[in-house]
Amino acid sequence: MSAIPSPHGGRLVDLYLRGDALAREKSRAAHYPAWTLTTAQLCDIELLMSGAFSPLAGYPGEREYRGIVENRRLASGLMWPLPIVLDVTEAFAAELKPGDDIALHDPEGLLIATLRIDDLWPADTTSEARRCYGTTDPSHPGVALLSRRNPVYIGGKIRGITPPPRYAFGRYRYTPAELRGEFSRRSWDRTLAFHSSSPMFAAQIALAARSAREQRANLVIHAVVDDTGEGLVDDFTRMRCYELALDALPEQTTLLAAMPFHSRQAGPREALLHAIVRQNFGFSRMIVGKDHASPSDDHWFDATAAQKLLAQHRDDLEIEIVPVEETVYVEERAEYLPLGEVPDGMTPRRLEHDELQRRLELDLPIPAWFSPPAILEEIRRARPPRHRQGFTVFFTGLSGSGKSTLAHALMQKLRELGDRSVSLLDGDIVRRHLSSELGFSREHRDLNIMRIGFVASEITRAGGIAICAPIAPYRETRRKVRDMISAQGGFIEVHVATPLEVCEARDRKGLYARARKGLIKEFTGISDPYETPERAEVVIDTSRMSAVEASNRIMLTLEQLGYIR
Ligand code: PPS
Repeated sequence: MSAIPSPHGGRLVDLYLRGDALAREKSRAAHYPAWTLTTAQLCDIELLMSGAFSPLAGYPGEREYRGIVENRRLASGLMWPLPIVLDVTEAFAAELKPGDDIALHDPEGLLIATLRIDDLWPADTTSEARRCYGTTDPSHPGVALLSRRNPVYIGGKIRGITPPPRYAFGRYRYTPAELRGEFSRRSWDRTLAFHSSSPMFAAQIALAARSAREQRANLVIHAVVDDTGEGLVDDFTRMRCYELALDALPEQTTLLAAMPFHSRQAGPREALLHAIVRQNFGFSRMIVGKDHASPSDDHWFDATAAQKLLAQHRDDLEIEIVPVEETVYVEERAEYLPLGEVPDGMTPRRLEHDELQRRLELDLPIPAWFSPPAILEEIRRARPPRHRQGFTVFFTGLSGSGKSTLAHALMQKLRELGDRSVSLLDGDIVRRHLSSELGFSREHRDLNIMRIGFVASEITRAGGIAICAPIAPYRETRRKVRDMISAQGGFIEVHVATPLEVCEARDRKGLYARARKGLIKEFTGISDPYETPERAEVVIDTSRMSAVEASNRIMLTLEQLGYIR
């Protein structure tokens, strides 16, 4: 096959309104109930409106949704592997019924599209997970994504108003029609898509180059951007790495393109969706490796499941699938080879993701064969070793447990090191400056802790050190703060586990006495719970240890973890 393939279903869909119809719908939309699209939904709607999801003209109704989930078929019988859904909250859905129109906005309030509702129904993400992922295990990253969806699905046709504004990588963004046009303009009728959602190092570059040579096709690194920010590095760094990868590939025959796509981590079924999307963009071929579109801890799917499912659906697709083996480095030959071609007795070399991450964090050497130096430099800049990353030390414990004293002692020690700025977010100070209107109900405490977490995560992101010292009595809230900050740098939880009797006997501020008399309501440890941390990095009982000893212990832990040296 050598011509640009026709879109899935035969026609490239374009859902944008134009001219008078556009102006009319825009003014009507001011009166429609408005839904703010999430990051993932913005990716979906952009692909729907531009025809990357052809032949879909909107979100499926319940019957069609079931057909997709159960049989991988649309109502028309055409193959479609994963439902593209619009999930909304119960509160938003409460007043809606079929026939109503809704407006779909981006988070800044810009009108992106409107939708006429055909159907709305309570989502059953458990059976969706069972069918689409083969498991309901909540530790599967894809199942976890599903469980975070809103509880009501809405089906209906979309009327496109404007694509979501995208400010970065403009020169690499193409709609399916534009990329098809680009291929025609260059007279490229054998194009090979390399789907990429993580940086390409030497082995991936060698694999892509070799496949293109073998297929006698033009290679396009088709990068997925505007995902939800997970992975080794951010989208910006990753795109810069692809630009650098281009330097190692033949200039006349290779192209870099980007599209918004949010991964569902659905392995084989997602690989089918990738293939449909690539066919719609006009590719004649797509590289599919082992574990294509699988979560990085790859025990969830059989390694060749994606290649098998694609082969099974060969007749449903015009795009040709190019299955590839993992490429490894063979030192004895100074060459990158597919695993199956490594001569007997020679050792295939590879650096697993976790090992790469460990070496980056601890500033350990990375072998020269692993990456072109410029790409590694870019990665090292985005992922500095731990001793140059920001981090947060989060003290939690009862009132009077000694959090503030320890926090101050630790601050002095860290300031002495002098390599990073140190900010102290002590409970009292925060309550004065950041949370002055808040009381001590569960809701208010949670709000207080989330504010502290937000400020600490910003300090951490900017490479500084934040020391927090609130009571933070609730486990779930501490977990949220940990997640928020860990995405930016280090998070070290210190449980100041001084027993209640000791705190109460100290009673520096006389609060325990007043709480016992019922003069202070909801007092932590007396009339309000303190949920003991289960996985604090450090546990300190100040009735058994001085502040100096305790701060030394924390410094040792920071050293052990690699955050200071
Ligand atoms: S929380 O739960 O994390 O939001 O609390 P935090 O911001 O750290 O504030 C705790 C300080 O407020 C004083 N205080 C109370 N603590 C607990 N429960 C009640 N009801 C309460 N009312 C006032 C108390 O002095 C705490 O200070 P520390 O420094 O912890 O002793």
